[in-house]
Amino acid sequence: MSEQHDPQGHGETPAGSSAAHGLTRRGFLGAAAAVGAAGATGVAGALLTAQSRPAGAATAAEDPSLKAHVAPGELDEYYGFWSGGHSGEVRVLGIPSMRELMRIPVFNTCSATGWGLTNESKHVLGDGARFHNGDAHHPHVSMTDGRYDGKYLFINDKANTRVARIRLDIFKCDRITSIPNVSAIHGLRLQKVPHTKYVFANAEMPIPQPNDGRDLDNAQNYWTMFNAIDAESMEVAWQVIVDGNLDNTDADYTGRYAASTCYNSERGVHLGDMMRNERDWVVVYNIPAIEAAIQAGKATTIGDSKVPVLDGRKAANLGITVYIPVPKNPHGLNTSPDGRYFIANGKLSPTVSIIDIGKLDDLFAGKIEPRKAIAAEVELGLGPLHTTFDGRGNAYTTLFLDSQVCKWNIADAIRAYNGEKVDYIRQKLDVSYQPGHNHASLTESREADGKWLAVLCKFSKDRFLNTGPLKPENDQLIDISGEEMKLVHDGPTFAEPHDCIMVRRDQLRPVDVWKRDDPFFAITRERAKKDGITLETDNKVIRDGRQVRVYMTSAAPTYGIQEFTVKQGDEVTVTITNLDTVSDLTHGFCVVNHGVSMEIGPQQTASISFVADKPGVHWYYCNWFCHAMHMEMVGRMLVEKA
Ligand code: RUQ
Ligand code: CUA
Ligand code: CA
Repeated sequence: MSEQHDPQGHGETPAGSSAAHGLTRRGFLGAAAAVGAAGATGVAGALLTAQSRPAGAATAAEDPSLKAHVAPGELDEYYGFWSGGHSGEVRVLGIPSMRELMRIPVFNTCSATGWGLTNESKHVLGDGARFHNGDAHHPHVSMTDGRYDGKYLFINDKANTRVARIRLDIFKCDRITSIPNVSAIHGLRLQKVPHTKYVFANAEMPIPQPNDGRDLDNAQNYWTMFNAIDAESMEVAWQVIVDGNLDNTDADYTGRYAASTCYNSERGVHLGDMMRNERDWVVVYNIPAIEAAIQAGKATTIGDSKVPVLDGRKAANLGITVYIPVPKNPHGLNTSPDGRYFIANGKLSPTVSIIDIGKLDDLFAGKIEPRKAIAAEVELGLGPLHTTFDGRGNAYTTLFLDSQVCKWNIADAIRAYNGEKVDYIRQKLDVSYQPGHNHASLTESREADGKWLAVLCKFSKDRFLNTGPLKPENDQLIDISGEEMKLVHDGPTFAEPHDCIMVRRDQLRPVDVWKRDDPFFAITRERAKKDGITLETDNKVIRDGRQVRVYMTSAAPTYGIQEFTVKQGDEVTVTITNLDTVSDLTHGFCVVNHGVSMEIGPQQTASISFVADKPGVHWYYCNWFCHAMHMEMVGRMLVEKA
């Protein structure tokens, strides 16, 4: 166990190496601050640093983890958006500290914010509000001209076949779309150029079309589709039926092509069937050809859905797809930031297949055979799953079975494939343990800057204090700014950060306080208008048969209404407008014994509905700490017996 992982280092430091470690960090930072304060006395300061270092203490050169240290009160360089996997949420981390900054509930229910409980969040969830689970895999930030524009983050839900959008000005999910005609949205990527017009989403599991009870046991009549969702309207723009199934996807830097891996070309329904073929394939989509085919009226619809569906299977020969055979059950699909290659990761094959995007025009024109688009197919190690890039011509591929990250050079790999004697592998670094995705800073954009690499490990085993049979997973942070990869941080995580994306902090522009006309609570504003209510000033109870609508304001530390009376069985909707304008002044609203809880941020309006089914006195209180008198921020709901 290395020094920085000594759990004693976090407690008292009575003696021995853990005490030395405690001194190390403090001593190092103290000396650095002294140098800064002394200004011109740089050399003397450096001398002082060296001399005042306790025996056994490390410098950043000796202990790379110091590079990832962000002192208390200092801000991180990057936002990291971590998918929450089957927890259904998205987590926001600061990079390089790996400190968790925020959680954004999306496909889950959140007791703290009221996501899934409030009327505004139920409106976003739509027909998906009936689900209380999700499986969020692939978070991606919208782009303009191949650079993150900081507007939206999109993420898929494999569990319930949905795609969600998060607004990055307020860090809230504002749209969720259920994708029709398909089952289990897995791979998700965005059009990069000229801007994110489409969200590309792979449906993984083949099903009968329509899936209405026909062909239950006839797997040769199951199909799946590649889906494009309009990023602004969040409507499904079109779907393309493909051969085989679909796993991961990415788009190019011309805006014309996207590609997906397929691991089940066999269209098997059992594991053994899915591994029968020596090769599966990468499907490439020609986006302008798809749009032209829809214009030309070649699309149909399925069942009740209005979405135009094109047939992209080989036999249909519409010229909208090509199928490039690659070795057995490929998984990740990643576009190099120079725009030249799609890289398909072999999974069951120890190879990656490098597809030359420059050859795709000829391929679609029928001038070359599909395999001629392969620039190289080289071995890296066992279980290659995902590849990421540093913008300096190197790629980093996770090797699941070897528990390693392999750093390799793309140009050298192509030379080696063409018979030259060059070693394209730069380094293999052990990671802990069994990595799935990895992701380098800004890697999906033209601005890939090769500073940090997050490796999302599926198992932590012995890396942390034992938490019983269910262990955390382990997100490791690696410094890739130099020639050599250096592990700088272990970050335990709860189920299951599946993938992540890092965005430079200046690429986002989050607000501090809600705007009163924010569309996030437009439905509530509309309802208030119909009730003749001015949300910013009124504290009123509207009685409408069995429906009672309570409108109140909040200003620390009081609610505008501290007592209201309803009848047992009334359907109560409480709408609160937070009048506080100060940054970081969020109120809450929780009704005891009613399962009612929500957040109301500064200048936000939020509402929640419930049935007052128990006669008696029911207190409500503010559950987000807001004031010295926060405990006293309460009121009573008096429920008269029916
Ligand atoms: S897939 S571990 Cu859901 Cu991103 Cu590869
Ligand atoms: Cu208002 Cu706590
Ligand atoms: Ca297969």
